[in-house]
Amino acid sequence: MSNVLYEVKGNIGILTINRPKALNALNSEVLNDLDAALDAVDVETIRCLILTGAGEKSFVAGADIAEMSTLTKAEGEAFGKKGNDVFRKIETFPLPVIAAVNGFALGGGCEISMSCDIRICSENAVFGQPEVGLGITPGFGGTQRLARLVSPGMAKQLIYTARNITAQEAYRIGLVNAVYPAEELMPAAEKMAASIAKNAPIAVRNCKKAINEGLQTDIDTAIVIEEKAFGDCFETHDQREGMGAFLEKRKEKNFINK
Ligand code: DAK
Repeated sequence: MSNVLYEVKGNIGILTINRPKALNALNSEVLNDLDAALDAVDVETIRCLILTGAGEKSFVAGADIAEMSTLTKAEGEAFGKKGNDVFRKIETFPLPVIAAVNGFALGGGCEISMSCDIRICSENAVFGQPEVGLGITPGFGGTQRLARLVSPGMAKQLIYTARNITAQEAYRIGLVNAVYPAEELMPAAEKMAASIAKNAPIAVRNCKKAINEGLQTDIDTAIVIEEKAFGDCFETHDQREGMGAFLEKRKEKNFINK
């Protein structure tokens, strides 16, 4: 799985897309390796994932244009499905995923970052959906997730013009939560991951599910989704532990994901 590196630091997992010669562009092999790497994550012990790109220049410079250039309609659709399946796996993964965007996040790169729960980036990051300039539409969820994350008007402007934006502009439109000097990006990602990892895993997982599923439906249905997520936390060890620690005025909490 050399196209995707996986490192465990305590209870945090770091996935690095590792194809720096092609600026970490996503070809079928990278997508397969990413799929396998996600399957290999120990979701019992890991509490948060970070997704980043190898090298200092690029997070992911898009889907692999060389691989896509000769695809037939059917192959194009199959390639789109492969990417979409992996991206949905990230989006519905039973752990929070932070995208640490360390450079170009174009096309499929911007799209994979949007399938993560949270995006932070380095000052040299560049975001964009250049697909219409290549004669295609965004194919890994860009038309859907960008419009949900920023305003539909801004998403349409970015997609129709194929214009790249800087880290600061991505911050201004709410595409990323924070911008850091390059050398501070991974420490900041790990710090954020650690502050998620210290909380009750079942509760965090249920929040992710409730937010994601609730955003796809009307408010009445969404509230029922939240009620279920809330109720589901009761009778767990970690709910007893979290509330017990408060009542006993105890700072240390022993959450065990049960
Ligand atoms: N694909 C393949 N190779 C890429 C690549 C990409 N997306 N991006 C960069 N590379 C390769 C370059 O070809 C070059 O390889 P060599 O020539 O050295 O062999 C190497 O990475 C270094 O790139 P540059 O020499 O170009 O580096 P620069 O610093 O000069 O420029 C750049 C960096 C990021 C501005 C430039 O490389 C660039 O514009 N790259 C393309 C960015 C882009 O357009 N990305 C969007 C791709 S389209 C769908 C499924 C998915 C999608 C759509 C439909 N369905 C099937 C429905 C998604 C589409 C996309 O993501």
